[in-house]
Amino acid sequence: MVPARARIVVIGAGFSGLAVAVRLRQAGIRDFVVLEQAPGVGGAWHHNTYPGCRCDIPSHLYSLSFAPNPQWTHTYSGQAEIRAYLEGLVERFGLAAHLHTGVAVDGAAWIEAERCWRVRAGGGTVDAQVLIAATGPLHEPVVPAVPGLERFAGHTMHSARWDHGYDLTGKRVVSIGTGASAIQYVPAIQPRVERLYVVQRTAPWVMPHRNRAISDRERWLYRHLPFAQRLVRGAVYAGREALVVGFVKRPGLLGRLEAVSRAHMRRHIADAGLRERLTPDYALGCKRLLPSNEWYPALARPNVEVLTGALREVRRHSVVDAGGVEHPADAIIFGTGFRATDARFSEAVVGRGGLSLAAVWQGSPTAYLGASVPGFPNFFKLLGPNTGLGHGSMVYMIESQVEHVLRAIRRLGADERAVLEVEPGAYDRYNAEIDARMRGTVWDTGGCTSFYIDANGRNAGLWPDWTWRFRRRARATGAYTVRAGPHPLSGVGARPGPSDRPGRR
Ligand code: N01
Repeated sequence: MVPARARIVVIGAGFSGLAVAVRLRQAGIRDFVVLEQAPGVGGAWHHNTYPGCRCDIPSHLYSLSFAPNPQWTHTYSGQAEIRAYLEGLVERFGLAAHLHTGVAVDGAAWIEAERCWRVRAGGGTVDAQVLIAATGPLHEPVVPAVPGLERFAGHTMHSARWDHGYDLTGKRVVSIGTGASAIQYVPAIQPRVERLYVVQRTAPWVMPHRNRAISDRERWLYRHLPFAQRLVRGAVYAGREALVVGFVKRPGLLGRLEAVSRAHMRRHIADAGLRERLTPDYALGCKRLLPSNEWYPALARPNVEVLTGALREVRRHSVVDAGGVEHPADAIIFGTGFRATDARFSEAVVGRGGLSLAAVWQGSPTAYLGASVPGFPNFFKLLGPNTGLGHGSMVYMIESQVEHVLRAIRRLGADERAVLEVEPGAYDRYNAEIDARMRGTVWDTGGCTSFYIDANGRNAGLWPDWTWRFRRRARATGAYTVRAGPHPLSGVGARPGPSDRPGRR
């Protein structure tokens, strides 16, 4: 039963929602609820169950620093293992009492008169002083409007909503997209299907993958000497962070990695014509760099055909490629990504003055530290605008933001009517700085489009700097002003409190 009131409402029980829940409890805060629309926790790792789903960031880094897992079986873990890790956090940190699964949030509005968020969820409402949207940047699947799709008589599914009840064995399958998801499921389904058409609009840069099993001896070491795992985590972090030099500071250096990728392709693709079609026409790093040892070998199999360009049309039992050739199809799989910068959720969060996030953003999501927006008091978004990474672990960004949010919440003190809001000036300066830093990066100069770019052409997805700089900035909360709640005896007006002093942290 969802309570009618909680001090803090967290929306979403994926990586970020669980992380903030753990840290809230560790900070001694008990009056909070986590609302999750899915029947279980895990977020992206709950929903993405496609064959071959595996994290492309090493697990020692792609896990919470305060909840290490010495039991990872592979350096890059599979989906089931990551999901089990996240599910394990519930018991490990006593989150069950806070967690409400199967509860969809329809929207939330700031009620100025009552100084609270009214969250519409599960058919009722919850009032909260603080609202934390841990809704993830990649949770709304995109199915492109391919002409004629509604006529298709075969089976369709999106990679993030895999239909395990549909047997692909012996089927003629069209897979659309060549991003991080498709590159994992295409090799996994290729041996089973009769024919596989891979629709490639833009070729990805693909690197050799260094995944390997973690030995029993290593796991023993991590169990008995946690410091050893922290050391590995640090080394992985430093290795990933080194990519910032090429992505952000000196894109010219990325040519060396392009050579590695080309050699990787040559090793597996003998056909020069196919190699040419698979060679990207933009700078490496501009789109997400993809690791796979199976992608090219799968594309070279005789039952696979790469169709370049977007589909022209879908018919009842076939698809028509960009060149006008028709291919019979029993199923279409959409590896076509997510609404990363135009999530519908932003329409459902309404701040002071009745404006939604979407209305304020006008197609260009911006936030202070990816978390807070003027006009949205006591509201924090986790993994909001410009917190994405082209190179590292999102979990690092989550933890940085979570600590920031905890510090900000502490400034509210015990006053349940206190209101905290980011100063418009700090927010504007922060985003101007992001835009300036973005200039000259590989995402700006690399000659590609990607889901990081919003409807107005702004890169709203990525953090364009070292991640430790993000963390360092996130330690400060001086960009917020705090209004104390009305005096209990006066019943009206705001009482100036000590936290009103500017610059107080
Ligand atoms: O989605 P994407 P994804 N006709 O948006 C193509 C994370 N992730 O699900 O490049 C034809 O990257 C589109 O083509 P183009 C990770 O952050 C992480 O693969 O736009 N094609 C592209 O090829 C990742 O970045 C892991 O020209 C169409 C593809 O669909 C993010 O999720 C694993 C099309 C979409 O690629 C999203 O990855 C998997 C059309 N009409 C995913 N419309 C980890 O391991 C779109 N495309 C952590």
